[in-house]
Amino acid sequence: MLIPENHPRRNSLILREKLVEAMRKGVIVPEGLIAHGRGECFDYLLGERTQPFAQKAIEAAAALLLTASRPVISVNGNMAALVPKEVVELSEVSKSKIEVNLFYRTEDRVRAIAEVLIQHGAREVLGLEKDLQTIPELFSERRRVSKEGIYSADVVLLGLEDGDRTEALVNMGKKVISFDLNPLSRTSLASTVTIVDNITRGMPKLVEAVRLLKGLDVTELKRIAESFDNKSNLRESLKFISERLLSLQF
Ligand code: PTJ
Repeated sequence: MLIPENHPRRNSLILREKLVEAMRKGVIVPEGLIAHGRGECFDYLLGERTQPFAQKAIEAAAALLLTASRPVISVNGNMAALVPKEVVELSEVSKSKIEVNLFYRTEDRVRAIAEVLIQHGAREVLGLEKDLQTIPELFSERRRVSKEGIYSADVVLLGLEDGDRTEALVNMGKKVISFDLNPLSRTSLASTVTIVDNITRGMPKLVEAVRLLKGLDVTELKRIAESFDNKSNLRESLKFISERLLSLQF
């Protein structure tokens, strides 16, 4: 579809086209379009900008990735459609592994997503192995994870996730960094660091933050990661939305 250059919602329409195209290629599922729509609604409320509380979470996430021993980026269909380049960049700057992990898992989809990531420069993509491990207490297809990846990770970064798996990963003792536009979701509440921002804006900023913080010593990085209070940051995002709605002038 031709989207006029001056259309006021051009960016949003382009993202939708990207997702529909990814669905046609078997990368995302129709449910992924619905999940995106829920995200768009929260993005409206947030003013479609990376707000200061999100920037603070991005810095904490960068510090957490840089101090992790076995960081892993967990990729689903929506992430592969929206930010494949940034996933690969982040894995390189933060020395994180990449693993495909899907709620609506089929072997064809895992392969299609791995292919997208490889086309964007990924050297290794986990999640395709025959001998996957199982996350205890999880019943969805997301329970199947790589032994070398999510199963043995200490820090897992994910986006557009369902709450069950985030809670299960935290119960396994892992630290979780999530991108979620909905500050009230179970993923947002359970994560160690929730970045309440659109993943398309937040991922490039996270790559940049890792590059900037790389020069700091470990003590300083640990201080940044440990001083971050996720619940208080989520409260800031809700306060921002409430105040913004009350002050809007038409
Ligand atoms: O690819 P699969 O098979 O693993 O399936 C992926 C989906 C997204 C379908 C699955 O994980 C799902 O159903 O997710 P939920 O439970 O709908 O959660 C998605 C969350 O991501 C919601 O809280 C949305 O508000 C949020 N969200 C949607 N779009 C974005 C977003 N957060 C950040 N950036 C976005 N662009």
